[in-house]
Amino acid sequence: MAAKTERTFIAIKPDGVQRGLMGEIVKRFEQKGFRLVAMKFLQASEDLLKQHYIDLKDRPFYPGLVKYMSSGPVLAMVWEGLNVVKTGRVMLGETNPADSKPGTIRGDLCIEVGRNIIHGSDSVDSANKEISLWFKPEELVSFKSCAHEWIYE
Ligand code: DAT
Ligand code: MG
Repeated sequence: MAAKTERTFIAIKPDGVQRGLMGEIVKRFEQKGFRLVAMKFLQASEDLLKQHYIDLKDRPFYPGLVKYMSSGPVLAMVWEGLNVVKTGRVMLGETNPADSKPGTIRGDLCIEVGRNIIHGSDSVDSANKEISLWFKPEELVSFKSCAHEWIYE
């Protein structure tokens, strides 16, 4: 049971929002069978984004990345389910859309690494860190999906 409550942090970046791709992306996670735990549409501050990408602070693209991420609103979400961190990354595709297979979000919907429309946690550890950075505990919603027994055996 515990593995089925694994959680990941997914965010639709400003380009995904501006391009009208929120519905398409949410649909993919919903139709897969993952459960939405939290969702927040916000203009993220530079401080929050610097913290979010702190591991990349020495990379040459870091300032541009923070600027791009703060250039418009983002849709921040928490999704839950069996192996959702790893499966979420598979659904996203590779960091560079050019290396992403058709059928993945980045493979289907974007072209350049600097405009790759979506973020997804890369490990359970970073998921937990990112969820607590973006959401207060009371913003995480617990409920039992009526589809649960039809998704898990
Ligand atoms: P991911 O978003 O797939 O987890 P990452 O954590 O390595 O990738 O990098 C975070 C974001 O930084 C990535 O989504 C886009 C940007 N980025 C990564 N590598 C880049 C590069 N070589 N040039 C420009 N932007 C880059
Ligand atoms: Mg990453």
